[in-house]
Amino acid sequence: MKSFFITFEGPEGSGKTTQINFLTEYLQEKGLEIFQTREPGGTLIGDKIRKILLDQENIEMDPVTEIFLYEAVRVEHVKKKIVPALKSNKVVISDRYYDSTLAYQGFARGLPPEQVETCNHFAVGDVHPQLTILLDVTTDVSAERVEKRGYIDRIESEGKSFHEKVRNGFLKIAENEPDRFIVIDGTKSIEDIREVIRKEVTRRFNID
Ligand code: T5A
Repeated sequence: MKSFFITFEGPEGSGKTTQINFLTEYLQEKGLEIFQTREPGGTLIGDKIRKILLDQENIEMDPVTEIFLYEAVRVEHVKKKIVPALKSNKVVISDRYYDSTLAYQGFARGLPPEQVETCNHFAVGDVHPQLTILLDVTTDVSAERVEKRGYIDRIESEGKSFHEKVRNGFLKIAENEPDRFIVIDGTKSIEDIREVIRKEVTRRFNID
């Protein structure tokens, strides 16, 4: 059995959930066992903290409080879900992981990137994804898709310049780690993106 760890990253509404569902289905058809998960969330405690993080009422949250809450979710997630899944030969696919912290709390919120990376490292130890798929969409496309959904959470309610910084932050992170990342134009059709992801995952992990 194969075990590997894939993360999906990107701005709000970039299509991560849509593509994760397709990839899960495809890999299951190939006989692989999948653990599909997301951040913030993925555990009992993580889901409770998620509510605090995304609640519009908590608009005054300090950025340092924010990063520690995201990292607290991650510690629970890594120790209780991701590591056990990898140990039992599952493919782990996570909707967001530590690159989101660097993009949102680092590049956009303005916390020093070295400190964000220290926090990320403290939370995950040596549990790193082998492949990260970045779905890149412009701030306008992202806002349009979120608006259609009909509700807006605390982070989504940040202004356009915040979301521009998130997008540029992701692109910079990907540029710095070209072996781990593939960057896909998230405004292409759902089917085209699905095919690119299938091909890349099949090639990288030698799936028959
Ligand atoms: N966050 C997270 C931090 O600040 N720091 C951190 O460390 C972490 C881990 C999480 C929030 O927390 C922040 C980032 C986020 O603000 P969330 O609710 O989990 O919040 O939000 P998202 O991860 O952004 O999830 P979304 O559900 O908003 O977006 P998805 O999953 O990327 O997009 P998806 O697949 O649901 O698609 C959105 C819509 O677009 C359509 C879909 O049909 C759907 O309607 N769509 C397309 N339309 C046209 N063309 C395509 N190619 C399309 N693909 C999808």
